[in-house]
Amino acid sequence: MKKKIFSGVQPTGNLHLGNYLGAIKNFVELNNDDENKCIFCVVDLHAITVNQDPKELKNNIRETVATFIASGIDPQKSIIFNQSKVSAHSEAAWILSCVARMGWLNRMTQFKEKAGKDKEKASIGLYSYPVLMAADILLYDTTHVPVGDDQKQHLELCRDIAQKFNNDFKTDNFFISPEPLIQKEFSRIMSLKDGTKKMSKSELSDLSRINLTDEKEQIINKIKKAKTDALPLPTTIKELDSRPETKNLIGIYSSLTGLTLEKSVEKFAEKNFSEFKESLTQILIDKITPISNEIKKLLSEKNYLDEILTEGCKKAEIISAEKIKKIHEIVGF
Ligand code: AQP
Repeated sequence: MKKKIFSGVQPTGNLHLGNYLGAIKNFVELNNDDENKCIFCVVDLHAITVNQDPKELKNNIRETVATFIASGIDPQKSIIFNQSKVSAHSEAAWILSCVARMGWLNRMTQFKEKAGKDKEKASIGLYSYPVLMAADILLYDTTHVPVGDDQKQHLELCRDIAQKFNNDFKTDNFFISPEPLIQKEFSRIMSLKDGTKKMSKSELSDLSRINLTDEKEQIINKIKKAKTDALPLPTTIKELDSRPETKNLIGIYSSLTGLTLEKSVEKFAEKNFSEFKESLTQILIDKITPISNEIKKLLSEKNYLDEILTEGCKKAEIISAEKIKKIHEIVGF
């Protein structure tokens, strides 16, 4: 079956190994299959749910496109565009926010995590973010959404919104309920400083993540300083459950090498961390530095990156405008 793929990445800077292994690597594989129709969106409307410096945002939009291409996405075989330039996204988000229920949004754990203790001061956009995400996906009749494990709950909400719209307006299958595509074995990469926290762009310490723009020396330093525990490496997967930092590092190793978690554990059983970290550093250098070098090269070709976005926006505009027109008819505008 032909898959219609849609996924987004926020241009909030510091794209990292978690974004790569959780999402972008999967984008590349899906994009390589000629059967699939792929749309990759730089979700700048999502980015402004928290404060952004306008100049940095502009650069980060280009850097996200550069990261897509440097990672192996072919702009000829996919639509790459930025969300703010295709007005159907904001429009559909409003209409769908009249379909989504407060109770559903109140259950979203990402809002609770990102808003922290002071929910009163969080933006309304941060709260309604999953509705905009549903609009992004549903506008393109998406069948599959490659995302990291942290987005699973938002995808379920998207399916609920699609179903409720179809039921409320008695329009069977007008919105297609998309399937999440989440990496099976190791779908959530954790911070290098705390194995219980997600690796994230907004974490203050740069040592907590491997950025996709990191150079060899930075990777060496970060893995050297990555938190471990006092024991040698485990002999069974079961032991990893009580050792979050070790689990994370072995998981990263297995995602990068393609070895199963079991085989990776077997390979380093009872070895000390210095030996394992050496292998992990090497594989990271091999995988990440070519991407990092290519991102830097592409960033000096601003016109090329802007052209990709302009072309992508034109194509996304055509598809989404048609869907919005139908939504207007259904809703009664
Ligand atoms: N740590 C992670 N492990 C696996 N997948 C991850 N993703 C993000 N972090 C991890 C996946 O990357 C895609 C793009 O994410 P995003 O840029 O849209 O936003 P995010 O999930 O909010 O990313 P961050 O790094 O956590 O940003 P901040 O710190 O700004 O909140 C998504 O598919 C996501 O699942």
